[in-house]
Amino acid sequence: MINFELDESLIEEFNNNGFLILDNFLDLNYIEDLRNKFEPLFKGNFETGIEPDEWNWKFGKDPEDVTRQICNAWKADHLIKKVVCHKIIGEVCSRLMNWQGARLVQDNVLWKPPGGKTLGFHQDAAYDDWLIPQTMMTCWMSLDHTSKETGTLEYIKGSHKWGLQPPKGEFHSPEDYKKELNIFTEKNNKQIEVAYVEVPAGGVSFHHGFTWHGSGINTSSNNRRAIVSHCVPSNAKFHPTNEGGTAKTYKKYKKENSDLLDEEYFPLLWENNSI
Ligand SMILES: O=C(O)CCC(=O)C(=O)O
Repeated sequence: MINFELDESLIEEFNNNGFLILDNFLDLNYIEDLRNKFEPLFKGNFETGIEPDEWNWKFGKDPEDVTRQICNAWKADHLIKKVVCHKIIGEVCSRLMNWQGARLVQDNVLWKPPGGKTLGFHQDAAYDDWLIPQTMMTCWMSLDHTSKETGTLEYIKGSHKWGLQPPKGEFHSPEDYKKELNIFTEKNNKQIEVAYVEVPAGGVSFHHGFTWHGSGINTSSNNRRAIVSHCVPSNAKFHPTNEGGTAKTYKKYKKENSDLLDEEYFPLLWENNSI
C-alpha cells in the first residue's frame, strides 16, 4: 500500500527545510478506491457506524466553494484507517523527529473542489497544547495531481526553526490566507520563501509541527483531495491543565487517573523496539 525508504539525505533535507516533498508514496492501485470514499463520507455514510470527530461540510447543505474537512475518518472507514495508520508513516515520522515511536493524534480527509477556498497559514503543533510534549509531525498524501493552480499545500522553508506561536486567526476560508504569517514574519524580521507541494496523485509531503503552512484557492477545474495523518510521539501524555487548540474535542478521551493516550483513540503506528 505504501512504499518508501528514508535515507540520510532526506533526513538532512527535512532538518534544513522543515518538510519533505516526494512524488511516489501511496500505491496507485488504491487511489481510485480512496477517492470514492469522499462522497459517502461527506454524505454521512459511515461504514463502521462510528462518526468522525469533526466534520465541517455536509453534502447538499453547505456552500460548494469551501474546502471540506473531516477529522478522524479512520474511526468511520476501514480503508482510510489502513492508510492513515500505516506503520511506514509512523516510522518515517518517528525517524524524522527522533521519536521512539508515533501515534495518530488525528487524521484529516481534505477535499478542495474547483473554486474551493483557502486554508489559513498555521503551525500544526500550535493546536495541541493539551499534550506533553507539544509537538506534531504530519504526513499529507495527495489523491490528485497538485499544482499552485489547484490551491495546493504551501510551506515556508526553514520556518520550523522559528518557534511556536499560539493559534490565531481563521483556519477555514480566510480572505487573506497569509495574514497571520505576514504579521509574524514582519514582527520578527523573517524572510518568506514558499515551497508549493506539486506532486502527482500518490505523492506525499511530510512536515514538522512547527512549519508554517496553508493553501490558496483552487482556481483549476479539478478536485484537490488529500488524506492526512497527524502524529505525536508514542509516549506523549495529556497536559494536566492546558485546554487550548483542539483540546475541547480530544481531551474528552482522557481517562480518570491516567495521563496516557489511550490506544483505542490514539492508535500506535510504529515503535522502535530495538531500544
Ligand atoms: O491541505 C491543506 O491545504 C492544508 C493541510 C494542513 O494544514 C495539514 O495537513 O496540516
